[in-house]
Amino acid sequence: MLLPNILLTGTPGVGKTTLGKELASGSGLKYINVGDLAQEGQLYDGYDEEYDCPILDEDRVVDELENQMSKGGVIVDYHGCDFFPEHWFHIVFVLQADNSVLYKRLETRGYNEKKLKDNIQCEIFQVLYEEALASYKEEIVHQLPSNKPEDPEDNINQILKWIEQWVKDHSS
Ligand code: DAT
Repeated sequence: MLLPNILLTGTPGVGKTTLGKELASGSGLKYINVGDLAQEGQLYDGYDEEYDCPILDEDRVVDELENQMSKGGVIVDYHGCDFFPEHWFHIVFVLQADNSVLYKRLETRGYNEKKLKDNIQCEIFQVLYEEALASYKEEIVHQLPSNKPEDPEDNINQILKWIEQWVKDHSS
């Protein structure tokens, strides 16, 4: 059976991991967190002192994922989306959280002042939504609210319906 590939993107802290893991268990698709994948394989290209984090080696990440993506049935989670091959994804979800909600979540993570401010600005200016629209066909890019504890369940129900329809449309 053919299964679609799904991209979950958005500012750090919007709830991609929470949604991605629950969606994987509800759908049977495989969840891949690009941050974790990079850490496991040390897929880095230097260190960003300002943001206090390693710099992702995007080419090596793409090479690492290519095989699985070509088979289908993968949920990819990352706070960036312009370096993945466009043809990988059948649908793209950009999660969004209100600034006050996001601020609290990032504060809990212990982000430094600059990282906090920049991520909140990233959300205010819808940077990831713009990046998704610039990287994928507009009709496959959707925004999802991610503020309240009940949001993941609502989002998952919608996505499960979409997966079911996609599978029907691609079986024969
Ligand atoms: P991301 O993977 O986008 O960085 P996350 O899934 O790790 O985000 O979530 C960040 C924090 O927010 C984590 O403590 C779980 C919480 N969270 C995620 N989605 C939520 C929601 N819809 N309502 C309330 N809290 C949520």
